[in-house]
Amino acid sequence: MAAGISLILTITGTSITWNTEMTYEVFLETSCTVQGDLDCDGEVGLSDLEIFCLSWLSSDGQELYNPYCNLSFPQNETIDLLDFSVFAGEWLK
Ligand SMILES: [Ca+2]
Ligand SMILES: [Ca+2]
Repeated sequence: MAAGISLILTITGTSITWNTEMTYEVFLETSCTVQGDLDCDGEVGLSDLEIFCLSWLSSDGQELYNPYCNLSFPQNETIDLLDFSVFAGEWLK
């Protein structure tokens, strides 16, 4: 019989537990299904507005630029009123 390691993973929410005594917490990257839901909590609210404001008038390449705030289509390279218009349209959804 070949030597080896058998590993069983149990995935519960954002936690992966190995069949050993070690437990690893991982954060799974998820994609938000609601446009403008910048913190991926399932709705567009004040916490998203806070994230949006942090990147207000920033452009691609700048430190505060957040591509997830670039909501208008076709996209430009700046977080501007076009993006805010989309964001406001999704407000409280
Ligand atoms: Ca949200
Ligand atoms: Ca934009």
